[in-house]
Amino acid sequence: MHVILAQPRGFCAGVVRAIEIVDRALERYGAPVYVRHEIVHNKAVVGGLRARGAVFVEALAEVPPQAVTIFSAHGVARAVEADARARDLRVLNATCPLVAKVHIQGRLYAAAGRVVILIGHAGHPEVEGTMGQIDGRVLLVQDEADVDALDLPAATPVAYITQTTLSVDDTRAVIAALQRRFPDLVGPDVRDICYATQNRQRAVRELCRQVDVLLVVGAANSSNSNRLREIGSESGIRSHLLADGSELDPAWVAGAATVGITAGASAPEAMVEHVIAALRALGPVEVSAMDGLEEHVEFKLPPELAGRAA
Ligand code: 0CH
Ligand code: SF4
Repeated sequence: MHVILAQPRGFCAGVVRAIEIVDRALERYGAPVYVRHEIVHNKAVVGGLRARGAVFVEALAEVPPQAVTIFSAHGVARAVEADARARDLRVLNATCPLVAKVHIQGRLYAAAGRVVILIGHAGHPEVEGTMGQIDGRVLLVQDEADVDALDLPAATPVAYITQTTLSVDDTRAVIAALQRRFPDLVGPDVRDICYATQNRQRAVRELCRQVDVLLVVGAANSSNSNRLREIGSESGIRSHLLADGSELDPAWVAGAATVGITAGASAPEAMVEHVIAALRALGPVEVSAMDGLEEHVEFKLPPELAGRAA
């Protein structure tokens, strides 16, 4: 079996930063540090940090007063920030700067008197955070049917923003539907979909031209990982999402000469290696990586964590 690895794949700069924030907080302040929501959507990452003393909670009510508390990469609503202040928590914010940029953009549109439409997936923590960061009216649309169902006059001044981890192709279709309904529409085109999401989607589309089966390493609750698997399916390739090698079903790769592997932005490279090891248990495997973009994006840590402790 020939395995071809997508390039780029795996960790993005926002995930590296978020994990580093928990890591350094543990080092600097000692355990426990509290993390609201999974720091990124990956059980291996969360398990590793939990073993070192991070305590993952869904609600700030579970955090004792004054405790060090980290907000996940996906961002939080202003109400959560206010709740943290009311509880006197020491907050470190691991919201990805590219998610925070969307918050700012949405606020500016709202301040300019536009109805803000967020293109995203209902119930996802980034969507809840972004909607809760903008004063004024924010409407969520997931697809073209939601655009058709919007109860707004055509003359309404409208602006859209998007979740950072959407499918570029699906988003273009939703934006086109908005353009058809609202002549006074402004927005970022698909530029709110972050560089890492776009690069991984482009790479996987290319990879699908070379393989019989696609394996996407990532968590079931990871939006960006799910989008990669969908692109595989839309390309006509059998595509499966798996957290690690223990979830590999031998039937998925039976008869496949070439298997493509990519990883979501929250999936550690060790999980990719774990999947390759599971493939090797089925027979001989030769691994190569596709030619692709090298990413050099890095985000600064919050000032209180920059520089190592003495
Ligand atoms: O793809 P989602 O947003 O579900 O999140 P993840 O899998 O934790 O990946 C990191 C992205 C965080 C926010 O953009
Ligand atoms: Fe930031 Fe994009 Fe990574 Fe999300 S996927 S954490 S927006 S770089």
